[in-house]
Amino acid sequence: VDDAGGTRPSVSTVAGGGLGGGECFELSPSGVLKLQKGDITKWFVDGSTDAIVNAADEQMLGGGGVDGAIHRAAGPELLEACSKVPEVLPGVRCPTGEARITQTPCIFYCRAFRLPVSHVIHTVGPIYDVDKHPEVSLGNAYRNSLRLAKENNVQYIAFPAISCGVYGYPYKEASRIAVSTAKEFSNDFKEVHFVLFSDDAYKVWLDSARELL
Ligand code: AR6
Repeated sequence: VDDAGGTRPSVSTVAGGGLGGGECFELSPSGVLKLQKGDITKWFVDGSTDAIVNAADEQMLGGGGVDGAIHRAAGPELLEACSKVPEVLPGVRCPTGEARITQTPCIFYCRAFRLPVSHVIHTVGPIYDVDKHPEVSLGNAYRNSLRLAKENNVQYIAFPAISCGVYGYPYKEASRIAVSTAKEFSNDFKEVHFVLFSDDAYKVWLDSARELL
């Protein structure tokens, strides 16, 4: 347990430290896309500006799935930071397809809350059966997260399978959008990671990356 009350491991020399294994694909001479299986709350890159992306809802005050896992791991300070993000409409801090960033003051290793990363980016993917153009909204969720990360000098970023849980997006279609949107940012990050929670999701993402990269 570190000074911030978190469980940051002391040594990592590989991006995606905290998670084992994975497969890498070249995005550009300087950029890599990596797929890993596991829990995104354990993901970090030692000594770098890094971010994990949260699949939130528009209210941005926590929920189930990966959102719940990130809030539990981050501690109550994350909820406090989220509640300070201004509402753009009553009850809406982050409209579907947009992204917002949270971080804490740089006190302990510049880590965000009790997580081992420096930033948490929150985005809202589409509800597959409700959104009129889910492919556009999902592309925007990835794109706006990557834009915001770039603006904040993030060099390593990790995504979960946005919208693929309770929002019901099929893995195959979602993975193709995720990989091709990451490709639009080939030169902007050292590494873009996808951290997939299930064997199924990991396999489908792997197929899409092999096909598209
Ligand atoms: N690490 C990585 N991936 C995870 C983790 C984890 N710890 N936990 C779950 N997943 P979901 P959505 C995977 O439902 O579909 C929330 O309540 C999970 O297996 O978390 O975008 C929000 O507040 C799935 O593949 O997000 C919203 O209301 C993927 O993460 C709503 O759910 C996304 O599943 C958002 O729904």
